[in-house]
Amino acid sequence: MKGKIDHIGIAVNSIKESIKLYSELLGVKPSGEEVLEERGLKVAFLEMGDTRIELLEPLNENSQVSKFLSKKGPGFHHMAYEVENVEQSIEKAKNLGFKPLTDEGQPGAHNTTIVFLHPKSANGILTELVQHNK
Ligand code: CMX
Repeated sequence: MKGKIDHIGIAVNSIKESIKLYSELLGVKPSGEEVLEERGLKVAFLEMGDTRIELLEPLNENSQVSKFLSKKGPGFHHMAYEVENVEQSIEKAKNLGFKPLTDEGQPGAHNTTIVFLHPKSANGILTELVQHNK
């Protein structure tokens, strides 16, 4: 679907601690945790109406999220939008002057192909484009 927000990423020190806001206060249970070893990350998704929240906890100090947490502390990390074809979106983004962080789509959580656009090129927000693979 065009223009759909796929998820909102929030950096946290501990998924176990931060998930209380959703599970205990709001009554929303996580729909699954996934460890992404190659990115040094543990993630948990929460279904909030049509939008999902992704909690990001670093597994080690080399993770990009570790650097983010040490500079800014826990908080809003990225916006992710669904696209139909990530490779086409990368070309289009480059032509429009955005800065994709990779030249090709990368494997994302839950059978997706993703690319990030540098926040300095995208309204100050780290922007993820997500293609759901069939
Ligand atoms: N949102 C907004 N701005 C951000 C940001 C973010 N998430 N992360 C960094 N920045 C800003 C910094 O504030 C800094 O701005 P100033 O120069 O004005 O201080 C600038 O970008 C550079 O920041 P940095 O800490 O020096 O970080 P790097 O340049 O080393 O890396 C980035 C920044 C975006 C290229 C890197 O974080 C990256 O590659 N991110 C994409 C991958 C990622 O974050 N993966 C983790 C979780 C996502 C997932 O896999 O689901």
